[in-house]
Amino acid sequence: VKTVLTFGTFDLFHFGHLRILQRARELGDSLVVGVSSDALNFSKKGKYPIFSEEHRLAIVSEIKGVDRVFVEESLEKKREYILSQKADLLVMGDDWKGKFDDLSDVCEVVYLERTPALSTTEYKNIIKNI
Ligand code: C2G
Repeated sequence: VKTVLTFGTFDLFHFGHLRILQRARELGDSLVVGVSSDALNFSKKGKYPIFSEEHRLAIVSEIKGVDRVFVEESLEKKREYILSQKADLLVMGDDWKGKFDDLSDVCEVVYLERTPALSTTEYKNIIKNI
């Protein structure tokens, strides 16, 4: 059984999020998703996601093909998570290209192309201007 692991905030869950989860799942037999905590987002961006960690986890866990979710507490804990989740493959969006190549000693690392022209930030701007 090949276990795929991916990470993300998945705030205002949209089509780009769905597509990366679908494509990640196709690369293995089981998909585990680390959903960034509210605190991690605050420390990274100085603001909290619109949807709470609890709601984001609940949404991602119900997406077809997602077998398991957990809270990602720190960007620096990827190696730990790969080992504890027994992941064979780490999938990241290509905005992180090259950033996690040092983990290839514990699992395969693949970067998938982001779906063009879709972003939570852009949707927030559209909503702001309605
Ligand atoms: N994504 C995508 N296409 C888009 C938008 C997002 O493929 N148009 C992907 C991202 O590349 C990422 C996932 O959807 O793999 C979740 O996106 P974000 O919530 O923006 O994730 P991010 O905040 O970058 O993750 O360890 C990483 C952290 O969890 C942060």
